Amino acid sequence: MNTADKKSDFGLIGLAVMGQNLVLNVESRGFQVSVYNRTTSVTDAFVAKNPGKKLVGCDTLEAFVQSLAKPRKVMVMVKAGAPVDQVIEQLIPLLEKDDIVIDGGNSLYTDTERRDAYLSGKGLRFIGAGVSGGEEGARKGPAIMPGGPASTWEVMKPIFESIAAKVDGQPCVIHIGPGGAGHYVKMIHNGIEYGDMQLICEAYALFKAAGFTTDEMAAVFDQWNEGDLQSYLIQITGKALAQKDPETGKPLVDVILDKAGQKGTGQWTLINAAEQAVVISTINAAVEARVLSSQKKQRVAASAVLQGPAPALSLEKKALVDKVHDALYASKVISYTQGFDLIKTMGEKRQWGLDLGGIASIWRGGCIIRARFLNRITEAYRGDAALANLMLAPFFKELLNRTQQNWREVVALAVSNGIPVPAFSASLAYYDSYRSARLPANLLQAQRDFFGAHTYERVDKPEGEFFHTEWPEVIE
Ligand code: NBP
Repeated sequence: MNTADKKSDFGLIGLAVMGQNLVLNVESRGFQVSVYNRTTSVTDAFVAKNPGKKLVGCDTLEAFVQSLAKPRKVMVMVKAGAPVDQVIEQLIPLLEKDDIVIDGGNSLYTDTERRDAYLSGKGLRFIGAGVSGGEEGARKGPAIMPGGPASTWEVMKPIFESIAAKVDGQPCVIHIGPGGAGHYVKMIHNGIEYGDMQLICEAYALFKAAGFTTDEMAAVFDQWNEGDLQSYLIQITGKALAQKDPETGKPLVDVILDKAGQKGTGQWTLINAAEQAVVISTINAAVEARVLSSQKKQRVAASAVLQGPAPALSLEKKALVDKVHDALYASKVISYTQGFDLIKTMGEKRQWGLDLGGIASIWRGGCIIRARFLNRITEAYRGDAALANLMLAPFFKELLNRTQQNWREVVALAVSNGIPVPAFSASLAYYDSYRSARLPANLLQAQRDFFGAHTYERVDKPEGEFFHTEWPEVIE
């Protein structure tokens, strides 16, 4: 079509996998889109590959900016980090007051806050939007987590709502909050994704140790995907397990090297949790499991010298499947409990005014952690917006009370057979710690007072009164 005379509704910079698919998604909703990529041959090839579409390919940033209707809406979809700053610097002299720059990459939320302040100082508007769902989500409908001023969100809302995934007719996008709130929530989303993936892998490890074939395991995950564990990650796990390697004819997972990669959003989540003093032990275990998995050479060497039991899981297969189901479900609840605790803590500290139920609801579609049970999280926060801990919501309390015995049996079985289940066991330890009216921290306080005169409170005196003991001298 001839797009020469009409200014575009939207512009996108960065035509790698996410950018290309987002452009096709936006265009398919009736918008004309201008595109620019640093390597201009990529732009030319993309436009040539999509004839008849309302696309304007631009070889220079100047032409790109000039092709956009005002206020200009420019989405930057380049590699996170320094490239985003470089693109912003190039854009600033070309843009005009009130134009909008949207960073749709996986930027660290503190970078987003810095860019937000910088651009608003230049009279430009900025949205930091987390986009989840990978290539397919970008093309068919991602979950979008935009942060920035509410007035800027209102301008972007029609485009974002039209391209987002839909669940029950609702678009999987809400205005998350000001500044870096959107990228922050996307970061925690990724941390939760790490947790979900590791928990699934631990279930797989148990089935493997019990002698299940990969086809048997695939059938279990397919069946779980019909029930209360229904989720994208369970679904793709079933499909991944069923996949055969064309070269060897073996199950593909059996020929994939057991070294996990990571791009950093899980580690960012851990750093933030440590800064906020929020326990996210399930996500922590998941990140650390990837780290240990990557030390393949060391593990192979250690396997020859450090002893453990030879796994002998005598449980009947159906019974094992049921118990592991409960361990996975309960641990998943803990992972989300911790992730939402962190979001809630940061949201309150930054006064972002986060809608926790709304955040759970936009994760139901488009994104990698989309799952049936997110409805239950929305219900929990809609029922009590000030809920101290997700485990205490009626649905989750009942679920954990019902599953905890099987969960314990699975962790005990794994431990006694030498099968590492760091995320299952960290989740259970969190559950047991949180439900303990009395922990051994009384002894810890005694130790602190002993060596450092840090004082302690007493069970028989009002809270806030501090005591110190003159402890006996230690003779070494
Ligand atoms: P990449 O993260 O691989 O980035 C490649 C793009 O960045 C190319 O268009 C490249 O242009 C451009 N670029 C680079 Br690298 N340095 C640049 C610079 N200095 N100036 C201008 N452009 C530059 O692309 P992606 O995988 O599509 O991801 C885009 C963003 O979305 C990232 O932040 C990513 O973390 C996030 N994300 C990705 C996924 C996913 O599944 N891939 C999912 C969700 C979010 P060139 O062609 O000239 O090299």
